[in-house]
Amino acid sequence: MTDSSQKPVAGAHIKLEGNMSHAGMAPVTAEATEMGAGRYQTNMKLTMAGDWQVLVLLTLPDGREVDQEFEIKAVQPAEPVHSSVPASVKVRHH
Ligand SMILES: [Cu+2]
Repeated sequence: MTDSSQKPVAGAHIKLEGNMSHAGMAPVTAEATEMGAGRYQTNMKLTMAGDWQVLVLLTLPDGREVDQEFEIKAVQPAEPVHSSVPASVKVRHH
């Protein structure tokens, strides 16, 4: 995660919520662990094949909250649990 001047943002708290577009499914949630300055990692179990929208909820070290959404398309039923999707999040200062 970087800020508007491309500096890594350390010390943020990150929660993720995965949803599918159809009704009747509970969202999947996860938290991310900081791996080093500005790098975060999480494992999310996507419990069904198909398209997912993942909402990333960030709490920055200064207390500001930011959210960002990205999509993971066409998750396959046979996909290994540990497949990883790199996501890069930029925090915009106002
Ligand atoms: Cu589903």
